[in-house]
Amino acid sequence: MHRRGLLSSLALVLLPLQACTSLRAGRKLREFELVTMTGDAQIDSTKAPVPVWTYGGSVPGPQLRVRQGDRIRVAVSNRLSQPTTVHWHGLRVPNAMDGVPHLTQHPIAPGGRHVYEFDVPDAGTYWYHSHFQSSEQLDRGLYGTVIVEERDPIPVDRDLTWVLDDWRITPAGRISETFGNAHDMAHAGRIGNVVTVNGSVHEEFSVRAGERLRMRLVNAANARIFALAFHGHRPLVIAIDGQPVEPHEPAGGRVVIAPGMRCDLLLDAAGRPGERHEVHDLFYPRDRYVLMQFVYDQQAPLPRRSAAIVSLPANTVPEPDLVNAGTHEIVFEGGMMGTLHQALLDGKPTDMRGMLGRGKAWAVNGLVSDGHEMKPMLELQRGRSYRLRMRNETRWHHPIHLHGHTFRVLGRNAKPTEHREWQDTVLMSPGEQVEIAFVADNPGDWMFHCHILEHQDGGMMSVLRVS
Ligand SMILES: [Cu+2]
Repeated sequence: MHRRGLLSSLALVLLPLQACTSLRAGRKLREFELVTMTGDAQIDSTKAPVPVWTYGGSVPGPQLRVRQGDRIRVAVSNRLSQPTTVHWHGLRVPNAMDGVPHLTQHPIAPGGRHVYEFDVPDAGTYWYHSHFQSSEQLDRGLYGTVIVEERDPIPVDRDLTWVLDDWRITPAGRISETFGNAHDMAHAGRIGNVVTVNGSVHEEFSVRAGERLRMRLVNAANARIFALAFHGHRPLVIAIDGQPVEPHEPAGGRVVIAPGMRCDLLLDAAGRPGERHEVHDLFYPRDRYVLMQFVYDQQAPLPRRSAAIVSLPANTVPEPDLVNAGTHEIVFEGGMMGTLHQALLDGKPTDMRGMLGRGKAWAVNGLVSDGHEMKPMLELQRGRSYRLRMRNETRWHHPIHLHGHTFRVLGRNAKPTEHREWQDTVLMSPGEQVEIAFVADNPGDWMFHCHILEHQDGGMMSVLRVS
């Protein structure tokens, strides 16, 4: 694991062309241009730049910052040699804007252009990424963030974003081309050997004593899960997946964030000028490392802010009616060391050997997605509430992502969750049972899949139809 390197700047940072027009009632139309293109990223400042794929020349792509209630219009031009699409992860957009190839739109061909336009109902931390051949396109760098500011933001000294990612870099200093290999697909996914924050290996993060930070963490990795411990600090979780949560210290002092997820922290810089405090990633017991060092500068401490922490205002997500909710059981099976013997692939019972021969290893309710045929696994009535009782019957972690909706996480292993978090991506540990609930209020065919992108490729994907 490379941890060397100083704060390095990306050579090419093209700001998105941005325009703003007033709509009715103070709402604004925010216009952006995103261009997919190849580029070079200075991932490690001590090494040569790495060829990557980007939005606008940088990894991450430009941060799109809008205000809650605005309307967003993003024109995407594709200058890559592959088709692409853009998915607006966590934003409750109309189905046609969801960016899933063949399900909600035609892929944007090389040289092509596509305009996405939708209202932004919820404040919070979101991200955009390719949904075409995701395991390769995200890994090469096709992602960026969308920050939707509250109408009345909470007062902080700095509002910053850390996009976490990892890369599999060869000894020759290039991205390993081992995309889609069977080992990654059937095990923990493509876990890289270089971890970056905002596209480069950082060793130091400069802070001033006494300042209050809002840290927006985004996990853009294909497969790596993070469990961050901020030594010398007591961060509070104030939002998960963009959605406000009752401010609380993370369980066990670790901020666990799986691929696709976001976490907003409120962190008071409690150290003294000149001190250093490490941020450790403890998720994989045999691969612990220092992600970052908080380095306190020599400035006099800022006056302490009030200890009273204000919760973020609630978003507009409808509350599910648990009494009258429909209930579905969903079982995830497969992977190495599992108990899945056969599942339906192309409508035919197929054993694990046959599945592996087709690049598949996972099933959702006994069905293996071939990635093309996307018939709905469940048909949900528009406006009705649903509980999904999900069981992870595999030996692996899976962050399960539902498009177009935000759900409450009601329980884990039959115990109610403490915060009934709103999420769009929920991490299930091996053997874990998780119950979620939501109002199926957004019509269309929605992807429901594991956000470990190699698992998604390997069949852990399905479609929920709301009509
Ligand atoms: Cu998975």
